[in-house]
Amino acid sequence: MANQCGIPDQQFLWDVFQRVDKDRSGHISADELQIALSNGTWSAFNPETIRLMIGMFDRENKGTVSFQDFGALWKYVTDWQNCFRSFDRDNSGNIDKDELKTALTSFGYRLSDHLIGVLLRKFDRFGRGTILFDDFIQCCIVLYVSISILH
Ligand SMILES: [Ca+2]
Ligand SMILES: [Ca+2]
Repeated sequence: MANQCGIPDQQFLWDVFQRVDKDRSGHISADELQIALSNGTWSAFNPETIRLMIGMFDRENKGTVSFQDFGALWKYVTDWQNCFRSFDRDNSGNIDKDELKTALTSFGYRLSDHLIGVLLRKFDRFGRGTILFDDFIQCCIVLYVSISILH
């Protein structure tokens, strides 16, 4: 398989894939992905975000991701991690209202302070006035999908 630009080495990916594919089915299920992502710094990864991400890379429509699509999924997750870190300017591990506003503005969204407050409350699962990594991804995907429908 040819190495695509920006996608890590196939041997590295294959090792990660095998670790994530706990039941050795050759496909990554939502549960397996959730366990893999929860092993990092984050506690239980938002299941709705997992479902959205699997859906984006599940070309066979089985609710799972094959090794062929895993490279793209992995890159997607690491891109989001970098993006999240760059917007978390105070390194608190979460995104507050000002940081969310900066992030959404840089994505090209012109939202009122009121709407940003609404989004923050909707995706703030723990009621702390901030958004965690997994909820941030969900917020951005939902926003992206809603705005694509409006256009
Ligand atoms: Ca599996
Ligand atoms: Ca922060």
